[in-house]
Amino acid sequence: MRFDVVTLFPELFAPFLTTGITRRAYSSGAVDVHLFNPRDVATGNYRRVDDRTFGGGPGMVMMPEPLAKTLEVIATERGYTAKVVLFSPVGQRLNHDLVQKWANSDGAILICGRYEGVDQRFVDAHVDEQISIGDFVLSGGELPAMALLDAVARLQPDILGDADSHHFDSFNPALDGLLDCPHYTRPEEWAGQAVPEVLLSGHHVNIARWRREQQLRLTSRYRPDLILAARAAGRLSPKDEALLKSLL
Ligand code: 9WO
Repeated sequence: MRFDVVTLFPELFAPFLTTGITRRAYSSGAVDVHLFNPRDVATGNYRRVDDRTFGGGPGMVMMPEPLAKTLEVIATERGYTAKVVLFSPVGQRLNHDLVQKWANSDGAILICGRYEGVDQRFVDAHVDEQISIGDFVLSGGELPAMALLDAVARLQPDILGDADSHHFDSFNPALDGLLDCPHYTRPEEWAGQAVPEVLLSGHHVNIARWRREQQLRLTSRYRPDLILAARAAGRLSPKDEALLKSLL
């Protein structure tokens, strides 16, 4: 799939695209990321991409024309259409289902706003979807764009060291939409705290049962909404329900 990212700060993406377990997803082209700076198509001596806000008030707004011209460049390069996504708190909240949807797509064009925002006429004319990563304001859409790319990249086959390890992550359907269990590594005792005995036992049935119990406990305590969703989707066994009842 191909993601075209429209950003005034393409250099922010370079270290991110070349580091960590997702690097292979990008370098192999499984998630092919192309960066475009609207300043490159802006005109005039100063190649302006922002201007004062009509109606007055502080701050600058991204001009529509350099963004629209950038979309034209992308359309020519890409040769096939793609949804245009803008990152803003207005949008639909990003979650695993939405990440999965984009991971199964041909990609998208990701618009990263800066300043006070993007001229609304560009949004009305060209933006198909808005995506939010939470109810807070950032200084630009780049971090949300990277969040989406990262979540999509790690769903690519054979990207994680253990090819299957994302099947055990929180919010993966294999976890039935519950939070992940706690993890421990060496040493067996650290700062006066021991690793739970069962994990050292080598008894895989008991370990699996303990982990499921931990998932249910954690989720019930911190994200009861996810318990309700898992129940509604029929993802809780009678054993799960018995354990949850014992927690009350
Ligand atoms: C911000 C905004 C706030 C309320 C209503 C509409 C809005 N649109 C934007 C917007 O397009 N902001 C641009 C990107 C320019 C200013 C910095 N930007 C931004 C994106 N700040 N915070 C986000 C963001 C994106 C996704 N999830 C959380 C925050």
